[in-house]
Amino acid sequence: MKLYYCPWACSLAAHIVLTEVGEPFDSESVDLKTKVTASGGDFNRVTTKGYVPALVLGDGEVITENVAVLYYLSTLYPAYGLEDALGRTRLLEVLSLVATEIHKGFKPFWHGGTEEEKAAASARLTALFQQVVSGMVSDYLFGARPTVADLYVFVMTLWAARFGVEIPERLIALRRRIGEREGVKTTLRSEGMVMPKNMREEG
Ligand SMILES: N[C@@H](CCC(=O)N[C@@H](CS)C(=O)NCC(=O)O)C(=O)O
Repeated sequence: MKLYYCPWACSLAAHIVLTEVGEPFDSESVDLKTKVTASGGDFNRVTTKGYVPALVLGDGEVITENVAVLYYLSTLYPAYGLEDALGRTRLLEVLSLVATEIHKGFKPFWHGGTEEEKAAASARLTALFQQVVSGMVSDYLFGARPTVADLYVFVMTLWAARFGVEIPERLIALRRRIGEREGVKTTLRSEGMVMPKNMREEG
């Protein structure tokens, strides 16, 4: 399996799962502006969509779209998923909320929005993060261990710290808890990510 990723991108969630699971996998970063991979390859030949994550399976199948990539990993590695039809549906429910509302809600911050657009986005994002918390069962979204949905939320909370978007206390705690996992630290290091100062100050 090979994961194409970019530091700070939503591909980080899948990268964490693959790192934590500990089975051999390949990874390569992509310059999202030029679509050139770290080894000089043309990323558009991996996927004409031109965005990460892209997960290439052993038989050459390519999975794109973070929801699909993460869902696939949760079926492969059940420790990151939920059992039974309702559980899997709940997982997809959160993954979809994050992908279509929260992830996209950060657009003004990543793509040069005006201050007004950023302020409106920030307020909406805080309300959406509150929605995530309202369904939270325990320390993690669905109980005592993080699923792929928690990891996607984790990435969004890193973006929130980076751009100064307020998030509920329970998600600050979730971010801290997930950030303390060895596999997560290893992944962040491997992507060369440095945490925003305001987050480091939270301890
Ligand atoms: N619909 C895609 C969007 C993924 C996406 O927006 N990826 C960003 C990084 S977080 C990216 O690669 N952007 C570069 C581009 O769109 O050209 C998904 O949900 O996976």
